[in-house]
Amino acid sequence: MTTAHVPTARPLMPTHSTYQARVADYWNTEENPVNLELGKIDDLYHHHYGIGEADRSVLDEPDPVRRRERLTGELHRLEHAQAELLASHLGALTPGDRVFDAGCGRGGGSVVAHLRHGCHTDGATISAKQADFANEQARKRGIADKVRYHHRNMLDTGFATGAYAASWNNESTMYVELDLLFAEHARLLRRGGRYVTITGCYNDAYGRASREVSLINAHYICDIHPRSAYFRAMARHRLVPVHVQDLTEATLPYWELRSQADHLVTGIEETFLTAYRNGSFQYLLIAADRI
Ligand code: GPP
Ligand code: MG
Repeated sequence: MTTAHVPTARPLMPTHSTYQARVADYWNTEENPVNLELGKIDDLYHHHYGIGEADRSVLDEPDPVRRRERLTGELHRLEHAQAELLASHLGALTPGDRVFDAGCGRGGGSVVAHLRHGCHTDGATISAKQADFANEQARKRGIADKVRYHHRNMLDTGFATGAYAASWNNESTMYVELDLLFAEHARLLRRGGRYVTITGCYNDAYGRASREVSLINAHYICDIHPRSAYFRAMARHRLVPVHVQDLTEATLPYWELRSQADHLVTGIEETFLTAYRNGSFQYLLIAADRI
């Protein structure tokens, strides 16, 4: 007997587990001023931290309203610098290329990559609210034909195999199993494509996860991986590191400034500072080639 092959659309489920549904709930209700007030400045909404020297003179501003504005602006500048650093590692992209933003949040990183490289971007988030927000931003900016956000799971995007010249996770790897994540990146990337992550990881040389790392996990409902896990999992999925950069020193000024911003703090600032200073936690960039 022969049966005709009838292709059926595979249902794509944005969340795969109760855990992922709880994480989606977090992002569907999240409205931290530290994200929204910074994003409002130039409509680039980031969900990651900052890097680089901070202009601490903003703290000496005598006018309280102006002080808040300058602090907000300075933190945004440092977050933007982080997004630009990541985008600068995506390789030589052309406007015809397509890139994938895994765990895209409110969409800032994809816009930064598009503005820098002219490329098409696909972002995936398990938060319907974030995807809607990000698509609306792209529409307002007039780039919705090239910058798209999808309410999908980054572990099972349904996007086309081998269609991507580059892909990244900007502080979103701690929500997923790395083997599942890198399998999907390896599937989506063409051979010779570039994968980049900036992430917080715990330091194997310190030992196991410190109290501060555990507090960060509880704060965001995530599960921070050890540094070693990244390289093991990448090696299993044809992702070969080409550049590794410890950004721990570079992110300290951001956290020092953020801890002084009474109008923006979320309560996790001192924990990050302690975790970085006691050596248990690292802020790391890894760029890898898909071979
Ligand atoms: C920042 O998002 C990143 C995360 C929540 C993932 C956890 C990251 C680690 C490095 C552990 P955000 O910008 O929404 O956070 P916040 O509201 O604190 O600024
Ligand atoms: Mg933030």
